[in-house]
Amino acid sequence: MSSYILGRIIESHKQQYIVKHENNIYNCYIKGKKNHAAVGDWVYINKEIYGKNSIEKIQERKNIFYRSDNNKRKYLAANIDHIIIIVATEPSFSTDIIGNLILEAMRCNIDITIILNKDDIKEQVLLSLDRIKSITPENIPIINLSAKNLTNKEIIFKMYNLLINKTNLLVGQSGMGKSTILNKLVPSAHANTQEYSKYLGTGKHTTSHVKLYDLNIGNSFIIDSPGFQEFSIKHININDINKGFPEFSKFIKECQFYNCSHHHEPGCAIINAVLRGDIKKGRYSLYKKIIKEYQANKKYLRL
Ligand SMILES: Nc1nc2c(ncn2[C@@H]2O[C@H](COP(=O)(O)OP(=O)(O)OP(=O)(O)O)[C@@H](O)[C@H]2O)c(=O)[nH]1
Ligand SMILES: [Zn+2]
Repeated sequence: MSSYILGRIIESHKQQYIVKHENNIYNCYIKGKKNHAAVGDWVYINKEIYGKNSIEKIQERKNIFYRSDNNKRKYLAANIDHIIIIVATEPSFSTDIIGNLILEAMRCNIDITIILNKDDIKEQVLLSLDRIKSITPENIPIINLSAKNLTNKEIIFKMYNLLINKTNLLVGQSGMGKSTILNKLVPSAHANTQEYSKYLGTGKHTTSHVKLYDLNIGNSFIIDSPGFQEFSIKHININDINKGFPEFSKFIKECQFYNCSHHHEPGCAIINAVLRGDIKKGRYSLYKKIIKEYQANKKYLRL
């Protein structure tokens, strides 16, 4: 005998998924393709009375945020409303990675906030803010704070409006302070990790996987993801690129040549806008880099 229930994936471990339905947790497996489901997905599970629970169907998603390192899709999370990109004054962060994260978030129609952590290292704050601003569209909020020096309540107060009634995805390069922020937002995060690991029978504490936490304020969730050193977006197509550079669109129409590449042509309205300061130099450099990568990856897109 079996029955179907609808739950949300809150954790994924290779072939195993933890699904939450009301206050119950189910350890599930999925048949077929690996990488098929992601944390944040709503799924129908077949609850076996004897034996394992299986994920039978994934509900249609609002979006799926992923990277494509080594030509393989690596799903991070699904059904995301808001992404919080954590950078820090120290160690140095990559503006290329921020650029790629922003583009992928915009492809998925996800709101974006950038947090500059460790602003207690005062001498690096202005330089770090300049580096972030050089690569971000004007409308993306940038908040600086010091996670280590704020209490749990102070961090929640500072981030309340960002987090409330949303599924938030927390991402960042290693060492930026993502875990410090998470532990202050969800003090039980560490305990839960151990609890679920025990449930899976691994018996060890690990933060190497994506995991969804209930913030217990309204309908608000936060998804933690492992720190990374690269974030490739080989799956991005030309429409995604245009969508990722909305400030270019009003100028593109003014280019002298209809097929202008905006690299060297005379009468290029994009280049002129950069020279006038109407488009940020950093954004234009990012655009050229991404177009170059896109040309090289076209072959991959056709696979
Ligand atoms: N000075 C300062 N250090 C901080 C702050 N927040 C975190 N750190 C330190 O930065 C280091 C990295 O913090 P983590 O929270 O482990 O960073 P992470 O982003 O989770 O790193 P990964 O686990 O590699 O993904 C630790 O030594 C923290 O104590 C801060 O506000 N100021
Ligand atoms: Zn042009």
